[in-house]
Amino acid sequence: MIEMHFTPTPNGHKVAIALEELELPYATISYDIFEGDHLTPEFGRINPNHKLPAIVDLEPAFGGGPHAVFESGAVLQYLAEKTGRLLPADPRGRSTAIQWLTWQVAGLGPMGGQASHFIRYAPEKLPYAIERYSKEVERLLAVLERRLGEAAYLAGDEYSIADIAVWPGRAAAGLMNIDIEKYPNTHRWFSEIAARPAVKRALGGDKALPAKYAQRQAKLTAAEWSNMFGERMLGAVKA
Ligand SMILES: N[C@@H](CCC(=O)N[C@@H](CS)C(=O)NCC(=O)O)C(=O)O
Repeated sequence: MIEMHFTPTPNGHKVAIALEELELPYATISYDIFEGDHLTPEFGRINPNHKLPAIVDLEPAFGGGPHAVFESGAVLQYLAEKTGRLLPADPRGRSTAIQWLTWQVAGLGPMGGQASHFIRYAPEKLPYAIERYSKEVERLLAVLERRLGEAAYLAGDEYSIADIAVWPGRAAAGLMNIDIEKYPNTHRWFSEIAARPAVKRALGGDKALPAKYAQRQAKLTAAEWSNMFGERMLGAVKA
């Protein structure tokens, strides 16, 4: 059994998709990040970085009691290695998958996150910041589009954790007014993955993106701001 510590954002959906694809038994523990559910000392023992998602494998194959994993890329890699699935078996394909996974967690994810922050949450509109991060997202999308023009999936012929890391960004693209149809290879790949039953299960029901997480111009209360970007967020790691 795996505990999935989850909030319904693209990073959370990566882990939900992987668990559904792998048909691993899991229990969802939901966090409302606006309410600061992730800032508790208990959650800090699972993820010292106090961000979601994270998992706890209650019975890891290597024994020794429950094992916690944080950082979505590390979680995806852990689950793939635990099951021997969703990562190509040949070393070249595996290396390619890890490269695209890392590209997402170190590039597309943080750049998209910053673009979204300055567009959606910044109390004053800062054209330089919006332009800087939006341009970088546009550049990364061009890289994705080219890759998906040469291969069916990011690692080559096989659907892998690299695709699972990148795919949930579709929700963020919508929020940033990016029209994915302008990227035909990416659009083909997005649509194909969206049709997978495991993906539908992972994004449905109580795991769907709530309206609060999808506001184009978010209006946070002072407490919500503090939980996500201010003193309470800082306090959790300094405590
Ligand atoms: N690099 C991390 C990013 C995690 C992250 O930023 N999670 C967001 C939700 S998508 C979060 O927990 N936000 C709450 C906060 O920043 O206070 C990962 O890939 O897991």
